[in-house]
Amino acid sequence: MYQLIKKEGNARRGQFATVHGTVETPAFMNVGTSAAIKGGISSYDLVDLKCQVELCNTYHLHVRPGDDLIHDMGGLHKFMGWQRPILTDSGGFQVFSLSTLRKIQEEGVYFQSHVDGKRIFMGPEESMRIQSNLASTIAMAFDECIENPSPREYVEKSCARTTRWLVRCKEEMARCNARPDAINPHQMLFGINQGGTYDDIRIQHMKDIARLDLDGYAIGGLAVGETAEEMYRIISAVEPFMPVDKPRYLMGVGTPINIIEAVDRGVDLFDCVMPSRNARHGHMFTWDGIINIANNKYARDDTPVDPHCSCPTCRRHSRAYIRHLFKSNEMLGMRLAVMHNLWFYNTLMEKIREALDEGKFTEFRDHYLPILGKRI
Ligand code: PRF
Ligand code: ZN
Repeated sequence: MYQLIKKEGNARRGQFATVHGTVETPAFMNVGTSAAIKGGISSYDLVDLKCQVELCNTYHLHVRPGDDLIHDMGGLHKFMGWQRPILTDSGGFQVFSLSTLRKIQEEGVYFQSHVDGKRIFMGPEESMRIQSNLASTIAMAFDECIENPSPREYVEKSCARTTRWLVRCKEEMARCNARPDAINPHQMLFGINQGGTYDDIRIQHMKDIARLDLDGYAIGGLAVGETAEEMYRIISAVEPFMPVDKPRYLMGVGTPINIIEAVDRGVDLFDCVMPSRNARHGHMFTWDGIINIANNKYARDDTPVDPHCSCPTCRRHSRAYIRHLFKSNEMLGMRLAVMHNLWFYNTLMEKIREALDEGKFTEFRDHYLPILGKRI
């Protein structure tokens, strides 16, 4: 159940209640693709890092260790030791980005596993059954994510099929939740808007899927080749057609700036590998801009990564120490860097929520937009 608490322009401050607890929105979901955050971050670290929701991937967990195994282990929450909400992506994106030899048909997608090359079929029913076995809080619909730009004729055809897949997802999810062996019989289903960079196709698709009365709605097929300005234009175009009483999720986005711009256009939920992936390369987000911790200029720098940060890393360690760990390939370097960046993203969302609570989001936006993308 989503409750809108406050609005400033199109930006929304809300609360999203689930069986695994309430999510304060806008929120960032931390990406743990294979039931683990890369960089050696545990579930108890995630609590310290102010993470509200963890995201895992249907495709990866189906291939390894297998969703039947996770079901037998009591579901993802028990398997990972994480009791807060979990969102599982449907496989609809990873099938297209990771697997080889894929063939899309009306019933679903045939592809080869990126682990052992085994031939696999996944369609809407398979994706829902796998996500039901994983027993996540929120399951995502099985969709086709098209790269941008794509020809209009293809986007129209693909979008219509994604809508038909969504109807099958909803029916199968109802059957899964009614099974006596369902670990989470209250599993929610989010629909995904597609339509490439064509405003009219996007809007028609959004209208079509809004009628299905799902638990939430995502905007997919963005940050896949188009410019940031095009992405913002599409969000603004579909937003008026998204149900106001359901959470809205922009998939796989993005930079701190992308997030602020999307919140400004009415988005509530985000996920992205950027904080953890960038950290593993030494790129760290600060409230003054982005730094590369491996830089020689930090060799004798006794200050924390970010003087304004109170994350577990900045509370104890200097730039000089973390740079040393990176230079000597110590695992700890990556771990400390990932912890800082995840804290930064979760704190960014917290600051956005506080700004909305105080009616000062516009001020917040105008202050941080020119700063957060700078390389310093
Ligand atoms: N569909 C799904 N997952 C996704 C996307 C999508 O379009 C994107 C696009 N940025 C990221 N993750 N199912
Ligand atoms: Zn920090």
